[in-house]
Amino acid sequence: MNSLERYPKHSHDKKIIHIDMDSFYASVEIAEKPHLRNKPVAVAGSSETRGVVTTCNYIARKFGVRSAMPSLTAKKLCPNIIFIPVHMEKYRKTSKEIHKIFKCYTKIIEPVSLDEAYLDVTHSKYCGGNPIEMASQIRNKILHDLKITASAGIAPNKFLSKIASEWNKPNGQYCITKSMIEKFMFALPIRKVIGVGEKTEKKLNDIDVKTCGDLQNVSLIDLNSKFGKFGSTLFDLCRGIDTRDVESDRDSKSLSVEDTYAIDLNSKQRCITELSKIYKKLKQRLNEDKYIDKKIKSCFIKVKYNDFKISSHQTICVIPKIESYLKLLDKAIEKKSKPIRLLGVGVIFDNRPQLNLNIY
Ligand code: TTP
Ligand code: MG
Repeated sequence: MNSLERYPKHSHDKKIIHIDMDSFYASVEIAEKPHLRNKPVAVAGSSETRGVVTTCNYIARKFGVRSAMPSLTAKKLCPNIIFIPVHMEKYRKTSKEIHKIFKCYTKIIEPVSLDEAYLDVTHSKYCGGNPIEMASQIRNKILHDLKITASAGIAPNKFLSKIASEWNKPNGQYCITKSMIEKFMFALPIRKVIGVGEKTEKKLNDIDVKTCGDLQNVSLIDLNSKFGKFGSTLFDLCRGIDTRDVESDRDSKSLSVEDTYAIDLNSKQRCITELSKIYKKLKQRLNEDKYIDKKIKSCFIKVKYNDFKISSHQTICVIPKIESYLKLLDKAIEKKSKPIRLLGVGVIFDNRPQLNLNIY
């Protein structure tokens, strides 16, 4: 049986567009200050606090400047670089405007971050149903209205659309059609596969697997024994198979709010203060129309320590109370007493259809 026949229709018959803005924070800043357009620009925390580059434009990237790099290193690599402080509110506002444009084409939009989203346009009638044309219009409209560029990937599933949006970045788009998948996957380096980081790549290199084509020769049994549950995912992804749906807010599985701190949280009291603030934000979001009717089944916290290691803790709950989050915070602090750079709080929804007992 041909690998694609294992998943009739579902994995390969959608029209998905993945949009990712180019050098997002930097582009938003430059749109406001056009005289910076041809100069190397980075958006960074100030050096008295963290002094880390969040992102930089493509001119600065030519000098080797990258996200998460200390500003001092960026300055050494690119002495003429212009640093702009982070203005989160501005980026949130721009993101909302971008989503207004998306909504003209489909209701099925899954935001991934402020600058990235999946759109399912399978049933959209715009542009004669042509997703390449839709992506092109969306990018043109973003450029026209907001003076920033976006890249897009068009493909029959989420995984491939995400790879495609990186293909012609910045300010470009790429389409992977159903008939291209087999050849495209064959040559694709395994590092491009979602979930394959340094460790998995090394494990695969050790068994001479460098491309998805090589990976297709490894049996499902071998992958499962080497990678556990992730083995089956790898088996599918290296063949370009991804059955995940684009989940709009309404059918999202979870909702969370998080904050990255300019100065690491290094006392329990500071953690409690910050936790209370993001808890308030979470409650506000839960009151939005799209979430108000959703049933909650558990709550969780996410902690990123100053060594960038992430841990999360979860507990069953129907009503997310601050007390539950404080207990989870205790657990996190008990487990590891390192300074914290990011805190997040969230809920997991119970999306099972509700029984209608009112039968008369
Ligand atoms: P990305 O989409 O990863 O990066 P980008 O939009 O700046 O550049 P491109 O997509 O063209 O490669 O992230 C979106 C924004 O998220 C980015 O503009 C700034 C922020 N960000 C951080 O704050 N820290 C990080 O380490 C990264 C990677 C991004
Ligand atoms: Mg981006």
